[in-house]
Amino acid sequence: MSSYFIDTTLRDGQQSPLMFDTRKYRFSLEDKKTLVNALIKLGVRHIEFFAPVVSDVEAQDFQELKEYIKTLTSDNVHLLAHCRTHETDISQAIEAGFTGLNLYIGISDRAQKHSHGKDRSSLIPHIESVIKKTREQNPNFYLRFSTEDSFRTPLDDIYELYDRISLYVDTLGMPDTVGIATPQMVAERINAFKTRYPTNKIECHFHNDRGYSLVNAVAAVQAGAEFIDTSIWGLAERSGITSVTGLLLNLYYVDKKYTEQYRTEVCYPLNVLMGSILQWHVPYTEPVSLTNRTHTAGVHQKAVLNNRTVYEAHDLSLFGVNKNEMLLGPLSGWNLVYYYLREVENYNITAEDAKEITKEFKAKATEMGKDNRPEEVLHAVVAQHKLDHLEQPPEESRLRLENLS
Ligand code: HCA
Repeated sequence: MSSYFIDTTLRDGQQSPLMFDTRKYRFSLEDKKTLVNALIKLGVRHIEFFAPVVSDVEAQDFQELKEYIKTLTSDNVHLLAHCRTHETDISQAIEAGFTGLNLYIGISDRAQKHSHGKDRSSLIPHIESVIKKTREQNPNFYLRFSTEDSFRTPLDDIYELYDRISLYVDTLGMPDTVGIATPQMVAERINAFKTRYPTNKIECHFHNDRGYSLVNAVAAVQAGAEFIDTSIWGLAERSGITSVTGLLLNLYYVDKKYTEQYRTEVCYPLNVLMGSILQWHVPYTEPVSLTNRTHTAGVHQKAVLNNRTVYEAHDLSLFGVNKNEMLLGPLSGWNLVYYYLREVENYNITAEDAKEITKEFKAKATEMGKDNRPEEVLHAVVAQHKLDHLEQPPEESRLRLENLS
């Protein structure tokens, strides 16, 4: 059984602090179209949006996107509204043309005291009655319900509620709202839910406060969760959630069957697309990134020049990364200097010259910085050596693919 990604870049992604750091604040309609187009190309068929109540502009954008998505694929794309368990929010979302509702509310003590202010005795019957009514009025509509902060909510409290609503919803959610779950907790909870609610599907949403959002998502898929919430770069509140491309890469290595419905080669272009929208580098923590094809230490550079698999375990070209980088700097050794001067700059240089130049170059390590890049330092050293250029560049340099600049 495969799991589906519910991409929430346009909902939780817009809640990311990076929207503020980059002074973007929100994606424009054009940004959203570009992102949705790329997600559809990747193979995503479940997309979460804000419920219309969140703002007029989000509600209007959804109307445009709903029509736009029809032009991208004839497949059934599930358009899910992230919606409070409130009757008016629900009826507005259904009227707006969503195909499903991702309903939520917290039932923990903290949520009762400090969030919505309702206590358990009134909250549980309220949720049950709203969901039951929604189901009765919309018998075929996709409904999901999640208790926020479910990993800090005692399991018995969740059971008390889910026992009352499981018949009315398709999917029961298990969000790790504050990022406290571990893979073992995830597997235990999914097993428990699967035993108790055998006809419901399970959706997981993992925040990355401990850096576990990716590993928890892998554990959830392995334990049989049907839906995992993801976003591009893992953008979401605080340090985010599971990155869609990071999860694809990891699932590919767990078992290719999990990734069959996705076009993995779209991963890197998708990450770069977000970079161009936010005007920000693809985060260096992204598994599918050029950073994971960049080498800086002399020992690494030498080995990679001989055979890249020494320091590159995964074939990222399957995920759209089709170049790698060697960064010239104070840690580079003579192998890279030799390679760079001979094959990029086409100097007529021997290995012995390269060793001497490297010694002088490394002695100037403290001079390298923003205003004096390593290439400039190296050129100054080379200038002292009065080297000729090769008349005919070596064959290898004409075939070279690496980006050495
Ligand atoms: C939020 C909280 C949420 C909801 C997840 C869900 C969370 O931003 O409103 O609906 O499954 O992490 O609990 O993102």
